[in-house]
Amino acid sequence: MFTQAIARKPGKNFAQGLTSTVSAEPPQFELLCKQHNTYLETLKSCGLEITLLDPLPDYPDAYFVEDTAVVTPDVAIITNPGAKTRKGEEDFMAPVLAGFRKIERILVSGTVDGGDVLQVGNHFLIGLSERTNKAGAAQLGRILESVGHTWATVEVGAGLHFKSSVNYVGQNTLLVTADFAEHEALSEFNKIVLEKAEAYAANTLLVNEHLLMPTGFADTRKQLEVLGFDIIELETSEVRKMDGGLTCMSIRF
Ligand code: CIR
Repeated sequence: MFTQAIARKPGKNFAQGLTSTVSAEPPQFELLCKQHNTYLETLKSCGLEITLLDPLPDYPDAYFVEDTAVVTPDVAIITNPGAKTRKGEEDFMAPVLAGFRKIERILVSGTVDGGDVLQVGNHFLIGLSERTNKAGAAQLGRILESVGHTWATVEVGAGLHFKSSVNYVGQNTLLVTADFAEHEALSEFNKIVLEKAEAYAANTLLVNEHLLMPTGFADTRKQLEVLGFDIIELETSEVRKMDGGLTCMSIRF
């Protein structure tokens, strides 16, 4: 059971963050804040206590807190984010998590973004991406092993982060985009494979017995309903414009 979540308010300059998404409408701050608020209220309704941090003016992507740490029941591992403009965000997260867990750190030349790290029970899948390198994955893996977890790496050939394309939805089942449907490293799991047009719905977030998914993906919803979770749809239009989604905006533990 998760009981805590850490989040950070978006800053007014959030649209200066990194993005590869070309959107017809520019990202809107007021709307983002509204959607972020609803997201936090939803996490509360799922039983989580929220620690809400202030924006970091020098880091427009800092509200994507997930990338700055990996938290297990025993330890909080502060990452070394792989994007130049995001390096430093983690130093603001370390003192916050020190209030909850023993702290470990990913050290240079290792890089890890939390968006590449997917926990499935006692096992961690670590995506190797443009943000997470082999050295970082190996450091993270050693720390996870030291507290009794197992881990494996997965090549992320598509999408920004591993969790942009693959998430765990319980019952040994992964929700995956077509790019990951036949991935060797994921062969031991059952899979729900997303339609191409619904690939963004891969970033679905399991919080206790609730499944938070982005709005507007009816086919995916139907497939997820079979699993029997309480499904909550949330509007994510503005974070999507910044390559983000539901998992990115909090650290749950
Ligand atoms: C970035 O490119 O780093 C941000 N604009 C989006 C990060 C999304 N984070 C995540 O998927 N964990």
